[in-house]
Amino acid sequence: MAYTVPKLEDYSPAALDKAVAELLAGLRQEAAAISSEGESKAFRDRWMARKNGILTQVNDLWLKAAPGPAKREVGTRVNNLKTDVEQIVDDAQGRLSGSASQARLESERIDITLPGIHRPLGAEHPVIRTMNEIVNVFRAMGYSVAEGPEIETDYFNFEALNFPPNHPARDTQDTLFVAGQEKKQQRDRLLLRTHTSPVQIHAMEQQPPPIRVVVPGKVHRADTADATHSPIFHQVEGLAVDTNITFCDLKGTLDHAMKALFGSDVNTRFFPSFFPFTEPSADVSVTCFKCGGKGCRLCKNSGWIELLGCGMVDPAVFKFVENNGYKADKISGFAFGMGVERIAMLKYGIDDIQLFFQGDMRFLEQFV
Ligand code: 2NL
Repeated sequence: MAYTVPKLEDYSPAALDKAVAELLAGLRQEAAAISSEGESKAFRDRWMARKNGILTQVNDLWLKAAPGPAKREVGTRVNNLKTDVEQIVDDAQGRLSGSASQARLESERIDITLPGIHRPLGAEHPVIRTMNEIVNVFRAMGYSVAEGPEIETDYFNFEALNFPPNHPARDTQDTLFVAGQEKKQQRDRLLLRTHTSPVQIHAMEQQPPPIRVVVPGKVHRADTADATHSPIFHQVEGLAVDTNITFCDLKGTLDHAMKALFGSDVNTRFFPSFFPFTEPSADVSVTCFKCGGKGCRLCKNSGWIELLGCGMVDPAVFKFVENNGYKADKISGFAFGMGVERIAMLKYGIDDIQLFFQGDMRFLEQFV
């Protein structure tokens, strides 16, 4: 029989104690029978709901109905009952969630003797590895490393590098422009950088001479993909500016760098070339590291492999940063730039640039 709150007729301490004892006995009996979350909630409501819960009934039927002289005796007992009932209801709920979490732990038990999931180690992509190798050769010579944004303005990508306004590289055939920039002045129009040179302009704006910096990074051209072209590729450019920097310093630096990258037995050759931002300019070749210069398929029987471009920084470039100490009559410098994929292809004997970007594990795993 479920407990119901009786009306009291006898308000003597003994009768009150007996009524309290009966209530608590009923409560304990119901508490012991709870076996689910839903039952537990109904149990709490039945005993403790403000509206018509058993404690509220006790308040109405025992305390409010008590005659004046008995109110004190009834009051203390009803107060104690409130604490006791709360305690027993809480305990019952705690016991229930305790056994629920016990059941959950049991069902989630882990067998630590199982072999586990094998996750293969990642490895540096061959392009990134080659880029880091190049950068480290120059770091060892005291160069710092700078990076910059891939979205640039026409000013930093072209104008400050002495490209004339109508230079063919600025054509949409060669450069990827951000759409909707027509209202802006040409120098403020946004584009995807076609080389990492703009980072060197930023570096010279931030740091007065002397400066030695290499700039690795991703660059973009409006090229159609084939075995030797990719619209996204990587470059390492470098810049050294100081008093009395000569073409001889340029030759010595790049000769050392090529020996460090391809082996100390390669030689370098500097061949006249043209870049808008250097004067004089040169293309640098190394003796074919496959045939040693005798002539083979790799070097197209010439004995030489063309690897990078370089030159003495054109005074017209220094004009754009002369406010930061780059006065062409006081200082001089050299700069160079190389394509990372081309160097990686030559180093590893890869004949298709697309292999770097296709994500084929059979190709990539060879570099782990
Ligand atoms: C190439 C040739 C080159 C530079 C890049 C440069 C940067 C500044 C000033 C002057 Cl801020 N020059 N960079 C100079 C000569 C050649 O790159 O064939 N790259 C793949």
